[in-house]
Amino acid sequence: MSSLDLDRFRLRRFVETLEAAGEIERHDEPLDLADLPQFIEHNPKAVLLTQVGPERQELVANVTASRKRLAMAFGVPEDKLLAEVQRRLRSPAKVVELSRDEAPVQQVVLQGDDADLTTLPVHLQHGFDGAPYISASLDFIVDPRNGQTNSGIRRMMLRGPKEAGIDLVSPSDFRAIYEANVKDGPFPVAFVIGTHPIDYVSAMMRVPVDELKLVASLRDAPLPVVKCVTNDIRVPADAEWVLEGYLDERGHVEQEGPFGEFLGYYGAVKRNPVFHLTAITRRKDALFQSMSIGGSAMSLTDTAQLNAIRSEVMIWRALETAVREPVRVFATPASGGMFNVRISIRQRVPGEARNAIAAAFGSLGNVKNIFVVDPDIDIFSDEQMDWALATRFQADKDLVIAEGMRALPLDPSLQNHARIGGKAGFDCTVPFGQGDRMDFSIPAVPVYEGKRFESIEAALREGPKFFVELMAATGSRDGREIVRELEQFRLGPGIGRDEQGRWILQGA
Ligand SMILES: Cc1cc2nc3c(=O)[nH]c(=O)nc-3n(C[C@H](O)[C@H](O)[C@H](O)COP(=O)(O)O)c2cc1C
Ligand SMILES: [Mn+2]
Repeated sequence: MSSLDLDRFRLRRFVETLEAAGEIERHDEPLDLADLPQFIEHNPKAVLLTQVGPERQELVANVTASRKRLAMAFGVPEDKLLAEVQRRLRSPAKVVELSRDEAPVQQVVLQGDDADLTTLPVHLQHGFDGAPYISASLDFIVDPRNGQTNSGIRRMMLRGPKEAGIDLVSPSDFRAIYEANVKDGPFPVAFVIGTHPIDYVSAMMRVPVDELKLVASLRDAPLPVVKCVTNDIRVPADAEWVLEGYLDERGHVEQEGPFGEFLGYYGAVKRNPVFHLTAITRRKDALFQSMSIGGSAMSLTDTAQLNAIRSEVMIWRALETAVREPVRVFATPASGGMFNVRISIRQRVPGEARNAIAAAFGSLGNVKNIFVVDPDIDIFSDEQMDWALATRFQADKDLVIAEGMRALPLDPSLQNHARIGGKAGFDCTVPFGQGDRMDFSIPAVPVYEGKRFESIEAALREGPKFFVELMAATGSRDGREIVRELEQFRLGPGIGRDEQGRWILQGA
């Protein structure tokens, strides 16, 4: 028996952590599947439902639907999340294979008639969805060319006890691997449902490595895996549920959709491959998971938050080679965690803001509008970003437009699902080298520090002074007496102002 802690990365453990942190809305009353969306959609909290459907199953939703909860999964504060993910991407990867009786996810094995997709707690998520969808389905496949495991998150539309439609979007590794092998017969796949948020973050990464190793790196711990019961795919052994099966060789043939999509709108019916179930395995007390996808409050969805990390990792990589000092990057969750991207850089030479824009344009097809600011702007603040756009941006000089770039055909602002579209870059940095200008200086509350003098006159004789310095010079806690005294100077020896507005004693 291995010495691995098979509960450490268990979804249920993480949910307990969330509950202790007040991040869970819990309902212990029995609920019909039809009740679920009202509790889940647009809920800023994760939702734990302990008695779902006639089978009274346990389901958790929205686990990864906030940056705070994702940061908790990585054990860091929100503003350190990206740096922590980057660090872990470089940490060593160890995968440990367990035997079937050691693997918690195979405590229960269901095959034949017992393996039935319609016994799972899967609810209709949006009004016009084609059928109930499994949404937190994390797929694992093996690329026959190199034996490496690939993973991603792919929704599953229930079509019956043994069949589900699955949507393989391009560009994706799964689609490319499936299409290269579809003629050779059934293509094995395993879907994990319910596992630690880190595993889902890992599935979103677009890096050409064995993705089981990627899970291990991002967990920063050895990954226990087990071989499936009905195929040779290895899956995290500490997950909650696994659906084993294959995609058939007919390819993109069956109608799948509509579905409330990750841009916040419906995606239409498409022709897609069909998944056939061969086994269900699970923990004894397995916790099912569901993810929120679309709607008008994208920042409250799992999709947007998971997309954001992926976007930020990819954009950061591009920025590192394009500019000397990138400071922060943030893909706004309201834009699906990809369309609108904010970048702060410390400009070392003129033009770097535009280099940053060009690099971000090319980093990901899904990146559309880029806003570049100086490091004094907090890119996580809508207020600060709005202010920077209002006061540091001139549309005739600072707007960069690129035409005919690769686009996401799902973007409804494109005409006729075009595959190319426009991108915009907003250079909201202060013109290079002009940050010291008075009209770019930011007012702040007075700070009364500086040299003390015997009198206002002594202070002014030493040199020009701002009003705040005159108050500090005399230890004034009021200021109005200085106004009176300055008037006496004006009527007497004379007083003036320099260009910055400092007071100057005539003849001093
Ligand atoms: C909740 C959620 C659902 C997703 N559903 C799909 C889907 O149905 N089809 C798809 O192609 N990509 C979907 N994605 C995006 C892919 O999982 C993601 O692009 C992944 O990195 C692809 O991995 P791959 O290129 O290794 O195949 C989804 C992402 C999330 C967060
Ligand atoms: Mn991949």
